[in-house]
Amino acid sequence: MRLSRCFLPVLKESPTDAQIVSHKLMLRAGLVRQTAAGIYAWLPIGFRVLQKIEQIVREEQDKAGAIELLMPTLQSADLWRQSGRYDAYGPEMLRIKDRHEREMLYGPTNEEMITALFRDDVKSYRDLPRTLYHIQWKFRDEVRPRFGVMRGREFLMKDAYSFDLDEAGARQSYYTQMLAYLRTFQRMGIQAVPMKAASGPIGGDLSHEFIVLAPTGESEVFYDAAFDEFDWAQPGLRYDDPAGLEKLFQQVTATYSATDETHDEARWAEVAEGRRRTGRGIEVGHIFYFGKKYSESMGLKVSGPDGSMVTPEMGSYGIGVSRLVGAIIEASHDDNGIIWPDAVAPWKVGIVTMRGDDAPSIAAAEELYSRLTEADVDVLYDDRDERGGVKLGSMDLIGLPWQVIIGPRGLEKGVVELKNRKTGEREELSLESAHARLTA
Ligand code: 5CA
Repeated sequence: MRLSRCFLPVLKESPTDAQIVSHKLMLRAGLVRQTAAGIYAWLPIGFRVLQKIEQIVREEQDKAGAIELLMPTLQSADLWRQSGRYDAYGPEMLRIKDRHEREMLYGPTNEEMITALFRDDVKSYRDLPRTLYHIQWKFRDEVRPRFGVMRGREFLMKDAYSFDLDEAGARQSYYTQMLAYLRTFQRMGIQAVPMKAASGPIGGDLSHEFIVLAPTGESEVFYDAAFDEFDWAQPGLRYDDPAGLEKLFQQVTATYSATDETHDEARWAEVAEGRRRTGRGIEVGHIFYFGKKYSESMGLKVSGPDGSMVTPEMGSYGIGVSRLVGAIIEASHDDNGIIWPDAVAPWKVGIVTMRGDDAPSIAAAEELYSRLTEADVDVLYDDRDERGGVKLGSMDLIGLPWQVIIGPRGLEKGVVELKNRKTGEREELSLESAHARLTA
């Protein structure tokens, strides 16, 4: 991508209407623009990050055996009357009437819809277990939308729903999603600690939140330092190993972690003093087991192996896809701007010419740009007619993992500069070696 042809409005000044660093940086680096309270347009660079996050979530859900589908954003009120939640949900639900005066709503979540879809087409225990998911926009009319995409009114969520024949099966589905979550966040370059959660309006007794530690987080958190050494990827564990999954779950729940809502002073006192960690955190995921809450109220039944009718056990599993963009920035930035983890970076490398009027610099940049593009490396080329210092500032702000800086003095010696955004390390090397390093 050539910066001169992109839509990448970078702000020089720090916006005064943003309170937390990720929101400020998302506005300054041109990731999003607010179009109404708590509603955001995703500009090209923000949209690229959103799509990378979404793709990681999708791949890890698929590996865990969940099946993707897509449900609509608009739902009928009648559907929600079946579970009794239409009245219970309160003012957070955006209620709409169509031209025929039919009551509709913009979905804040999809338990009702998925239960109805399953109920209308699944008749036998042979079709269980199943975990279905979609990645779709939600709307919650939050009283105080704030911190940008972190607490928006419209936001992108991955929500998965599991259906099992009995509680033992439902627990396996829960453990499976727990492992998928650990791997998902690990791949994004962040650590999200699973913490015992209160289950809230969704109901159920088994529930964990996944929390990224950040000083600006909305909840207060308490955890055992053992999580700092935790093996998030669990490379040896397979999804078809029920005993292994259960063991992982036991390990996670035996290691203390809680938010202010579930904090237990008695158990906290049992954690060795030197291992007690406290702080604040951002909830990027939330998983629930809620048994027959929706299947019972909505009349979902399948015929069991012995011919009797069975009401399936369910769980739901959410990830805040758009919130993650903010959460990753909270966890990974410095005074100069964003530092994208490789896996979610909008581009892998940025090319900067220090002098926009120097023909050899432009020729070298053009050559590297086209060769990297041909090699399918995601590259952003700042070909604007701006001062070198301004371009370097923008590159740091945007936070791509690598920068190639090209200037007349270096070219005289036959070298360009390769800078690592995270460590700040700079290395002089030939254009050829820079190309080799970035395509390795
Ligand atoms: N149906 C369940 C699970 S599928 C559910 O809705 N869970 S939730 O309410 O916890 O939401 C799931 C995730 O969406 C949260 O963990 C959070 O990361 C994200 N989320 C919730 N509300 C917002 C919001 N207002 N803005 C941005 N992200 C949000």
